[in-house]
Parts: sequence; structure tokens; C-alpha cells
Amino acid sequence: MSIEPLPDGFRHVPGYLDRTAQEALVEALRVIAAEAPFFVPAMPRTGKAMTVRMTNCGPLGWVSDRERGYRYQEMHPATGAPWPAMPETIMSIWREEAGWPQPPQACLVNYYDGSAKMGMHQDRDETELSAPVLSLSLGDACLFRLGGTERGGKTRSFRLESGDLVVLGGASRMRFHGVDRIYPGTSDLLPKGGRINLTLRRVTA
Ligand code: MD3
Ligand code: FE
Repeated sequence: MSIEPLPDGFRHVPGYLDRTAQEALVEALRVIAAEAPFFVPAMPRTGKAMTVRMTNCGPLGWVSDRERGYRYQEMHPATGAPWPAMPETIMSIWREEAGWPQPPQACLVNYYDGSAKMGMHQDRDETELSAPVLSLSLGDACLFRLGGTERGGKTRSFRLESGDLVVLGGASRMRFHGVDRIYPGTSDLLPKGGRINLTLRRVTA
């Protein structure tokens, strides 16, 4: 038997947020979603709807549509309003865990229902590709897949549970990754079930 080392710059902290902290974050997200409703992003060119619903908080938000593709912008694509402020709790997690001097500029909020997935991709819509990406999971567990820096290479899978933190820095920042499936009914944090992932990013240098 052998212990495989975790890939360089990849840190998974199971149970990073306790139940009370998870509940507080869900309440903060409720307020955010009331102001910046979840939208369904469309794939560039094909216009095919993604299965994940999204919203954002912070100065910049990640959006996608058929005509203009993947990008960051200062306003909500449907309401035209600026994104709600990033809650202080989220900013402080970045300060504690990112090891990066500048604050995060975007907090993408992904909502997965029981059948949503996210295909393998790289995060490369940021100008700043040296800063780490932080991920917080809430609600139902998921099967997360991490690959290498080339599409089609070897991958390994992890189960991410409610309260888990993942930090993707260093050489892991450009790895392909995706969400293969949600495990419905594995958490009672969200009354209607499903999974929320918060992804904190630095966008510009
Ligand atoms: C960056 N989200 O929004 S967590 C995404 O669970 C995204 O909703 C997934 O991928 C989710 O872009 C995964 C964020 C994450 C995970 C692994 C990475 C970002 C990563 C590996 C390398 C670089
Ligand atoms: Fe990603």
C-alpha cells in the first residue's frame, strides 16, 4: 500500500467551516441572491444552457453568454446592477488561507441541483493567474475531479462535503477540474437540498 502525495499547491481541508459558520454563510447568501438573483449561464457560441446556476458578490462577477463568452464584469447580466458586496466573513477566510496580499475581487456562487454537473475545464479567464483560487462547499456532497494541466491526462477524484475548503495555488492553479456528480440527500444544510460552491478569485494583477 502507498500513500499518494497530494498534487502541488492543492490543499483540501475537510470540515473547515463548522455547522454554525455554514448556516451563517447560507444566510448571507440568501441576502445576496435576493439582490443578485441566480442566473443560468449559456455556453459561448452554442448558447447551450449550463446545468449550474450562478450569481456573484464582490467588485467583479464571472458571467457567460453565447455572444460574449466567458468574462468578468461589474454588473449582474439580468438586472444591470453592481454585484452585492462580499461579506466580511468571506474576505477574512481569504486573508487567513490564501497567502496572497491583495483581497479577492470575485466570489462566484455556483448552485448545483441533484442533477447538475460541471465539465472538466481550466480557470483561465483571470489576468492574474498566480493568485490561488479558494473554494468553499455547502450542502450536498459532490464528486470532484482534479486533472493535470493538459486536457485528457490522468485525473483523481475527491468527495467534497459541506464545510470543506479547497485551496488551489502554485502549480495546481492551472489544473483541469470539474464536478462529476452531486450526492442528493447527503446534507440538511439547504432546506431544498443541492450544493453551493463559493469560488474566491483575484482577477486582475
Ligand atoms: C482552480 N467550480 O467555478 S471548486 C468553477 O465546485 C469551478 O463549483 C467547481 O470549477 C465547483 O470554476 C470547483 C473551484 C476550483 C476547484 C479546483 C481548481 C477551482 C480550481 C483547480 C485548479 C484551479
Ligand atoms: Fe473552475
